[in-house]
Amino acid sequence: HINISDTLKHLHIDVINEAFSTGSKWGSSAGAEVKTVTSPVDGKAIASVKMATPADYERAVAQAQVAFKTWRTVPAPKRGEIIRQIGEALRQNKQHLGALVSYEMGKSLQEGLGEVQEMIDIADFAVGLSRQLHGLTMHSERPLHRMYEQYHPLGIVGIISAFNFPVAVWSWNAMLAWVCGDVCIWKPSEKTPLTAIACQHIAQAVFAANGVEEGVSCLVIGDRAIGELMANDTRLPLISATGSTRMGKAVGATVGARLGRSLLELGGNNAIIITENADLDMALIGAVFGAVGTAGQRCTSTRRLIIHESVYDAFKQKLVNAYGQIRIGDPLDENNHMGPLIDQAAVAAYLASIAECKTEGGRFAVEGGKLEGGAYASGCYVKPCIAEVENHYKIVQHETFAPILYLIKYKTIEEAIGLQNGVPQGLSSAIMTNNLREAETFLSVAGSDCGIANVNIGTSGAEIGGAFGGEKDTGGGRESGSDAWKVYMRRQTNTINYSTSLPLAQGIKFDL
Ligand code: UN1
Repeated sequence: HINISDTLKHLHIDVINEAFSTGSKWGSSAGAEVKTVTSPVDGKAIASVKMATPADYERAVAQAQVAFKTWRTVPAPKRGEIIRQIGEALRQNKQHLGALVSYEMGKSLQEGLGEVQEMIDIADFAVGLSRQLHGLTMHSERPLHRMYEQYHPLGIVGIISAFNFPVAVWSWNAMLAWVCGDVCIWKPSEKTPLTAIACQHIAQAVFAANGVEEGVSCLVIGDRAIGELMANDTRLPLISATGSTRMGKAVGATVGARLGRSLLELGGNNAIIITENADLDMALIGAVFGAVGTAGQRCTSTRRLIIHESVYDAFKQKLVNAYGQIRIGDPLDENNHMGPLIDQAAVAAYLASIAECKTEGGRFAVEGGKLEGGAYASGCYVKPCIAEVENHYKIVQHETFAPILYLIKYKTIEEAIGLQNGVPQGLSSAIMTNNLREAETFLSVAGSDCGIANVNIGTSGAEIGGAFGGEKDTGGGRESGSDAWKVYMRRQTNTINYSTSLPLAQGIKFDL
């Protein structure tokens, strides 16, 4: 059984928490606004947090600039060793941090623990990477010349993260940035500052034990105004932002206007194609977890099922039966599959989407609605629902961060792929089939247009080893595994002449 007050104590969450941290130094300007953080699980106040002012942000940047000068000179494998220790610290804190994620954000304890596991996994990945920040060598066209490339750290990486993965997304960015020699300033979602404070304490204890100076890890708890300061700030060469497409377009435009680099992880509108050759039992698990996991608040959540007409009715019936089994309630109780939405505003958006879907002609196979009273008194619990729709409905084209699943019927695989791609977003996609031709067509150049395309796996729950991100309105960024580290570094091409003359490239003659 989870005792939240023990968890808060263990993770160094105070009754009132400071607005920013540059490491072990925490602070806030006098008169800073104080916000109360309430849990969507039971509606209770967990703790209060001071909100950063522009002056607080300025202090964090100043400290980060100083820290970068030293951190960048620490050999990458030595930086990796410190990240290894942060991974160990996360292992030790997994139960408490997972429980706080669950309580502050509302996802099931299993998923809260899974999120901390993603942090541990990316820490391990970053440790290995710290010895593999490779560039290439090239053959010079000139005699007695050598040419190669090297990757240098960028500087201060600004991380803007969302409530739905309040800690893992920070770690995907921070662990890679740190082994690359960068320092980080993190602005977590205002909705989930407490898990961020817990992470800052965990990471900072390790940095301090290794004698690393203040400022490698900075946390600034602020609102949109702080995000705008970051986006505009030329001292932050890279802004990695996760959130809505609307937010990403604003951040991308601001960072682009100053020719900074941005890594955008924005909305998804993820579909699973279920063909007549699918294993329907496997498809069912993938679809239901994808749609109701994290109460439909993952950017990878399954929003649409594109089902072949020959299996449509049978699969719909399986879904209706499965939805009848879903237990909704306190996410810290492991008997429940689904917890609350993040807040009452999310519930209002969910209800508005259902109403709009009905107006456009959607027919509900499983009705939605807000759950009231008793265990649902926080006002954040809803029923997962299923609607039969057409792909072109405005509401179907829109990402609603809630457990609303849309069913669409198709006849040919080409039509299914067209429907799958026929939305503004391009994050995750999947096909359920045992037919090689269908699977390969889906993965081909004429197939899915998403950053993630899976066969016989649902749309959510990607492993950290692959590059994570998507196309179109999803923003084009890639983070986490593969060679995503390269965005956190600047590439330098070096040509060295060890001859006694200075021949010009392209055979140009220039004699003095
Ligand atoms: C997100 O929803 O912002 O693939 C990230 C997944 C998780 C990460 C989701 N590994 O569902």
